[in-house]
Amino acid sequence: MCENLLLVCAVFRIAVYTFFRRLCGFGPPPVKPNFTVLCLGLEGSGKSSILAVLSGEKYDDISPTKGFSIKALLFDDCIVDVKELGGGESVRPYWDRYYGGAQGIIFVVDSTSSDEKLKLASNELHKALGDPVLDDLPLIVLCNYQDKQEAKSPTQLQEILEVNLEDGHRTWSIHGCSIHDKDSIKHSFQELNKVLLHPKSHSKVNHSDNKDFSRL
Ligand SMILES: Nc1nc2c(ncn2[C@@H]2O[C@H](COP(=O)(O)OP(=O)(O)OP(=O)(O)O)[C@@H](O)[C@H]2O)c(=O)[nH]1
Ligand SMILES: [Mg+2]
Repeated sequence: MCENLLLVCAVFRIAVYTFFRRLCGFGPPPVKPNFTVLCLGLEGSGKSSILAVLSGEKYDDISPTKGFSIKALLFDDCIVDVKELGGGESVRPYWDRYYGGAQGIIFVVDSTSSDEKLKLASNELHKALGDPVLDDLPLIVLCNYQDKQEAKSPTQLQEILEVNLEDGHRTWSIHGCSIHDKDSIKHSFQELNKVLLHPKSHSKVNHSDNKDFSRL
């Protein structure tokens, strides 16, 4: 009997609290849109490090990703669950098993790689883009390791990776970044977020207000 009374009092207190919050204009916080994005790239290209930098974690002792890992990144305007797929030779053949549910693609390249490694990166990128599950999903290519003198520029890498501008059906952009420059990483992710949040304004027609973006 006494327990029931306590329960009724607790429910009453919650109801009064909720009523006054609403009355004062303090509704529940708005729910942010949530997206799922794939993060691909060869081993050592810096995927885990980039995600650690963005989420404010330590990045000086990161092990190669075995299989895959998921990290939720909180931005001002949305939450992005990034699914990183390990880039090692033994993991890459299984990438496509994890494509389901993706709404965008991040492809990370080590800009200091040898020609041979860049060719491999290009093959893996185009194999992924050719998968019907990833058809038309927005893409950002991150040219990482830009802190290194020998790094190739995004313009050079665009050509080497054969990111073709002409036969456009996908919104994409290419950016230079480094784990020692958080702003460069954040800026690139925000470009992707813009497309995820406003897919219509980034529809298949080229638009002049976003010169960064092209079509692939
Ligand atoms: N100098 C420099 N080092 C970097 C950069 N990005 C990553 N690294 C280093 O490269 C190493 C490998 O980085 P990871 O983040 O593990 O690479 P990954 O792409 O996640 O590799 P896998 O999980 O094996 O596919 C780490 O020791 C990082 O500190 C960068 O922009 N500049
Ligand atoms: Mg990793």
